[in-house]
Amino acid sequence: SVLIIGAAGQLGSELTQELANIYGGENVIATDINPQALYKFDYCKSMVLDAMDKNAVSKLVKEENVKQIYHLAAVLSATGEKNPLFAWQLNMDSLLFILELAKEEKLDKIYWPSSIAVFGPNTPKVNTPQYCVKEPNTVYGISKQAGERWCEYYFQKFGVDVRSLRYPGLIGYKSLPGGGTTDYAVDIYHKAIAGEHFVSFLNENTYLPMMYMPDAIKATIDLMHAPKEKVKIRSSYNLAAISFSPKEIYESIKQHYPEFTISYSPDFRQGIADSWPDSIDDSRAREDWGWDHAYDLSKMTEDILKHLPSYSF
Ligand code: VAH
Repeated sequence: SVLIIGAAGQLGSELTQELANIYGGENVIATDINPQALYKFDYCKSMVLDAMDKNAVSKLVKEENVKQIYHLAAVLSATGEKNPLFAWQLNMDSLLFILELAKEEKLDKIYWPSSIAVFGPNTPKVNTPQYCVKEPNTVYGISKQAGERWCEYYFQKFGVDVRSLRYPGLIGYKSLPGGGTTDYAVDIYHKAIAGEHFVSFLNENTYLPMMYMPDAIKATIDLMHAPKEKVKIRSSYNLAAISFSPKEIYESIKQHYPEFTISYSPDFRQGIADSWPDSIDDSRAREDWGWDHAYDLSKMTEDILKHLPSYSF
């Protein structure tokens, strides 16, 4: 079976569906700490699971003959700054345990998401390279950078086939805005279709690397299905699609909703966004396993505005 930990999160909500399409719902186990969120997994197995409960995770892996784990549970950047030690514990301890379990149980493959949050204020901001200075100054970024080191370590020392992507801000319409610094770009669509004014918590010209969720799902599946020898980077691959600012995404929506209005009122998340790159060089992902994105800003906006109004959460 394929186990997804943190399946009810922004990425998990959509990745779980794709994994069920590929492996069959009877072979996919969607788990999350929040029992209320499991209703949406009517197409596969689902159960409550706390990523920090080592005995429960270990028991489930053995009982359900789990061969792959997608470990998605984490505290995101903005929320992490409000609970630093909990964010470190959840993001780090749970990953370490999953890597150890994969080694002990000889699991086939592990997936673990990293993020552009591993880059910090003194990282080159434009076309950020795969290898560069990384001094993240958020707990989330620190945990992702440390997590990448552990993934590479378990691959090199113990042969654990763990694979990872440094996601940019992920934008999708199938989950509500979460504790991410990039989640303004999810919320803006909800405000537009509700006919409400949008207050951006980032300044109008704050460029951030972003990606429409279908591209992120495609990249994840492509990476996980790539032949082992093509996955040459075992820390985490840079991954990119589009970069835009609040002003630009607003303009793309205004094409469809001419009355839509925006104002800018930066908060603590501006500091987090300023510590991250404007754009990412993902040429290694494109060279090693054929990555290519499909959605630009206008195509993403068109697709979201087509589906969001009738989407039931
Ligand atoms: C966050 N959406 O904002 C996540 C992501 C690059 C951003 O890691 O924390």
